[in-house]
Amino acid sequence: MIVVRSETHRRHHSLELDGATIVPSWEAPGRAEHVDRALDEQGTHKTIGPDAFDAELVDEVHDPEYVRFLAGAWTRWQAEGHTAAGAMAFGWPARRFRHLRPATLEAQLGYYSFAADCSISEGTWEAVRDSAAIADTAARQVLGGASVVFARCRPPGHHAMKDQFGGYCYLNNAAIAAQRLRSGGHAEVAILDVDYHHGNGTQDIFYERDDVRFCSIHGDPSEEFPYFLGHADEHGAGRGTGHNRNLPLPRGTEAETWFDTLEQAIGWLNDSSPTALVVSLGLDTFVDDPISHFRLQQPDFIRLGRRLAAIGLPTVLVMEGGYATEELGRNVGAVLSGFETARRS
Ligand code: Q9C
Ligand code: ZN
Repeated sequence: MIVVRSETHRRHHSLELDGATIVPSWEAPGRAEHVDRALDEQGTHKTIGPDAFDAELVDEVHDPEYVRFLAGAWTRWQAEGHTAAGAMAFGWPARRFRHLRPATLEAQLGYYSFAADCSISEGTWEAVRDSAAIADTAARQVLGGASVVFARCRPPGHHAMKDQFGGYCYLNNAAIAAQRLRSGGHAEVAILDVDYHHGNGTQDIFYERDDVRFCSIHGDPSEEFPYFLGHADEHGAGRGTGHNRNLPLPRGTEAETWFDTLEQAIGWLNDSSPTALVVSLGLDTFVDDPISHFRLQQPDFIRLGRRLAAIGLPTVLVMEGGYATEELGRNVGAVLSGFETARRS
């Protein structure tokens, strides 16, 4: 399989709140390092680096002002004399506040985010930019005729909204891949999100569009992050009505129920006629994931890869979450080898 990756992610060391304590994020460089090592050991992949970041493409799925904010935040933070190792918001436009863009960096951090679980630090923007370029490059490879490509993105992207970061995500890599497939001639693109958490950002970006349909299987938002989006009655709006589908499941869901739900998701995506598929591939459905609560085991990831291949569409696999760092490489490798054996036969 073609794998797109780069080393720039190492410059991004995010911080998050654990209660009132600031701690290193679960979303750490070791994740990608374990994946890269496992895929190198499999030895069946062709690794390439990303093409240049395409700002015009990214502006089609994100607010251009937001992208500019991300790109400049760290420099502004330092210029304002802050000494903390990362910029993070501490106030948001919650109920009955006004959604007017404020002037200062401190205030804009709240305006452009929805959670205090990821910081903007030295190197964050460079890693975010490369991660987006990795997803774009993977989509371009598919447009060039590859049947499947793995985008080894870090940081992940599916929580990133049009104009808000959070959930360890800054730019929405899956949305960027889908947008590239659209502009490359695919009239309708399907996005299947199998990360443990709801892909609120991807939903937000395509909610009023009928050319990209989105389906997510995830922990019920009444008990899981991102808490305020991801319910079963969110169907899309305007032209996009009927093109969004959420399949929330309770904590403790076992593989059998999860795969039944995957069948529902695939069936629904196929109700229309997409010609390309983007998978938001989170591996935090793993039984030993430290922050998630589904119960998939390693053989289930082989099965997942086989099932995704059987959908039969040109596919971009975009890496999202997965925090059992030691096992992450093995689990990603399982999805990729399951996919490849199915598609060869
Ligand atoms: N105590 C992704 O998987 N923090 N993001 C949860 C639980 C946010 C996960 C805190 C988790 C975000 C891409
Ligand atoms: Zn997740």
